[in-house]
Amino acid sequence: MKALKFMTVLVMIVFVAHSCKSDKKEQLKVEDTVSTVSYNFIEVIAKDFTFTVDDTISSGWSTFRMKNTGMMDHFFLLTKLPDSLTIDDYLRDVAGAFGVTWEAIKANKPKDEAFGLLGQHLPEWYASAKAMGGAGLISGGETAINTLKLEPGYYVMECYVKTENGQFHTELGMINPLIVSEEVANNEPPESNVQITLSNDSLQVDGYAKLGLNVFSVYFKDQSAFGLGNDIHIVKVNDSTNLEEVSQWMDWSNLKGLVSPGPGIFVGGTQEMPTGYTSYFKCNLEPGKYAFIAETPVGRFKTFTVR
Ligand SMILES: [Cu+2]
Repeated sequence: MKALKFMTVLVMIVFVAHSCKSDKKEQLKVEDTVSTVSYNFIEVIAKDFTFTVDDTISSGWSTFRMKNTGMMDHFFLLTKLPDSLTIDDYLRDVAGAFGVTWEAIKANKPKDEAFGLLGQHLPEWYASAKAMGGAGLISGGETAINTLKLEPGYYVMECYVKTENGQFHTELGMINPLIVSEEVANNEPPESNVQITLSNDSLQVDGYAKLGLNVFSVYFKDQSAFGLGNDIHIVKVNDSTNLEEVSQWMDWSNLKGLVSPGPGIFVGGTQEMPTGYTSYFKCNLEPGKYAFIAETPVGRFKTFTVR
């Protein structure tokens, strides 16, 4: 909360400075501002294997800046839980159900059978939990910047990348509760230079990625009602990159899927949000080849070049 309070003070100083040379119009702005909170970033440190982040943030548009100081790839997915449920319910019922499914996959059970177990073990309430976005995959040393709009409620922030011995980072501690308060942040979304539209059968990209700082907007035209949703990540591509293989790696239910370190350098992206939402992410791109790639569906990728 420290950064948040600092920015509130800063905002007030800025307005005081403005009002020195101005009149009633400026004073109105001050009043508008005091009832809300404004700040630059919600700082997240991702390590192997913890998140460090404030436990309570404002609602409205928020920008998360996640620095991956670990050696492994990490992301965060925000899931909004139904009222009165907490991280304990999520760990026991949801992480537990995925754990059972993963054990079956590791024991070489057919996927249909393993996913049947998932259906049996997931609690009924999971149908009303909502995936509400978050940072795409980023490799060690990289920073993810994601702007999204959150309504008040109780969320869990999770990374389910896997270790080489097949443990989800969730199990190792990469899961935090996050409370989004009724207090609304006075922030606006950024302007994008690349517009991505995700639907169940297409990945549409408008605009061009440029050298340096890019702002990508991602509109979720469709979203799957259950299970993994449409999302998007950016991976660097070199002569030895096989995007079919990277795409297989993106699927957690494959034995080697999401086992970090991954098959490429990931520099950002966004997790799934419900139909009709838009989220934004920023990426500083050097010259080179890249690909947009999705966790689901397998086989969804599109290359682009930055000159
Ligand atoms: Cu992780």
